[in-house]
Amino acid sequence: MSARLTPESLITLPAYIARPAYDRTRIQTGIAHIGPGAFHRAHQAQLIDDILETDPRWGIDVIALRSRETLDALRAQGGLFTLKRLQTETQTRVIGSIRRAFGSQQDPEGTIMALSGPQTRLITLTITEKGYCLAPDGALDLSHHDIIHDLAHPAAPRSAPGWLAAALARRKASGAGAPVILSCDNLEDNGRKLAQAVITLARQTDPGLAGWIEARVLFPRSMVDSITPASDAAFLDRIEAELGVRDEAAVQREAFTSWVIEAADAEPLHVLGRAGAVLTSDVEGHALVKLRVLNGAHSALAWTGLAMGHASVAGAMADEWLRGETEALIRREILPGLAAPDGLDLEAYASSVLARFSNPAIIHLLSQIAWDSSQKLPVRLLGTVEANLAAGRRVDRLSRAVAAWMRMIVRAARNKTALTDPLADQLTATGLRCTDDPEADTARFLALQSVFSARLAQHPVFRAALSRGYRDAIALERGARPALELNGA
Ligand code: CS2
Repeated sequence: MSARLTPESLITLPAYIARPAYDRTRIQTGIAHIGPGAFHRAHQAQLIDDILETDPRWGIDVIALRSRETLDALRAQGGLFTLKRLQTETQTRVIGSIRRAFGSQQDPEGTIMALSGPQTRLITLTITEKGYCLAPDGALDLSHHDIIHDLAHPAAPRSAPGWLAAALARRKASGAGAPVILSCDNLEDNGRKLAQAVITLARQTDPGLAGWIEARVLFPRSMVDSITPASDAAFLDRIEAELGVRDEAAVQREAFTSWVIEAADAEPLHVLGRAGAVLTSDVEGHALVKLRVLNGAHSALAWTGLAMGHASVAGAMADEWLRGETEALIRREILPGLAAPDGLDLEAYASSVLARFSNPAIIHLLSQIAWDSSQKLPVRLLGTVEANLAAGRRVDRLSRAVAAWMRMIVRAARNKTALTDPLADQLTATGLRCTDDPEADTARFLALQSVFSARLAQHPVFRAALSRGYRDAIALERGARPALELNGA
């Protein structure tokens, strides 16, 4: 294996490769980030790298709550990693905005210092939907195993809400002041849900801290967007061949990026705004459009494409029938229930999403998008189903997508393929009981109360559309291209 990417080996890289254009030794920490996964490195860390060229106060300390792999890679590389932008014209850039990396379980003191130091004025999170430990109604799940632990050990937490509560307690005691805390995950109303989770947790053990957080800490909503496929071994090998050194933390993404943040008078937000983030009062409008159009269609494409034997997003979009169905899902069943934020042209946005999905330069695996689907399904599609049912709009294609998710579970259970999902055991057990009878099988899944609300599970129009969709999904598995039977709406 080649030498590693390090501050010392930067000088050996091919001249065309962009690299930090500032003195990294002068950078101070201004941001603590929880969840240094591919999306953070490909998106926020790159935007902060731009900021550091003119303002050295905003270096990032990253904190991993679980996996050590990224942590160890970043530490071995002095925080450096490669970002490969994949579009018709590609770009290779080494990012230097990450200063230090902490494992919360391995180095709790380093973690709490990074979160509670007075120089840390912004805390951001990309921990995926499941990281917030929320119940289906969006409130903190006090029965969640990590929350139960954190209630018993508030000074030695495991969960993201637990670490935030512990850090805020230390900041309150030390006079370090209140940071801005920014959720950057695909969660509707993410800032409010995170705030309520942290305040609810704090209130269980320290009502005074809960009141301080409520009064002093800003949790703006935000919406982030950039398609970022996971880095696999083949990608890391390609980066090594290009750089001439090994980078175990390299990431790839499309050219498109967007960061929309709820406007507030706080320095960290002004700094992000100057670097290209959009500050607006209507984040929710932008977030809902992105969550329901892009993410909803992404998940529908993943579940349906996997049933048909496709492996990647671009490959699924090259299937004329599936591309047409995906476009019809967006334009006929998702767009009609959405309001256009800040004058956004929704039809044009839909066209841009379909074009981004078809980017041949990106290998975005459907199986990756299918991870944690039990957490994604409610926020990406079921909200649209409920809104359409209430308004008397169609739910046929939405229901077929939900049914395709069910069939994915059934296939995995029968094939003994492991599911990447917090509800894996429960889902597998449900899948094993299925018999391919549409009404009986869909009823089994509708009984999953952590995924489907009772109201939705009992809705006759949805149940009927779901059964027809389940029948269609089985036909798709067998190579057919069923014509959609529209419900009466
Ligand atoms: C994808 C998202 O993996 C998934 O669930 O739908 O990661 C998607 O690529 C991003 O939200 C795009 O901004």
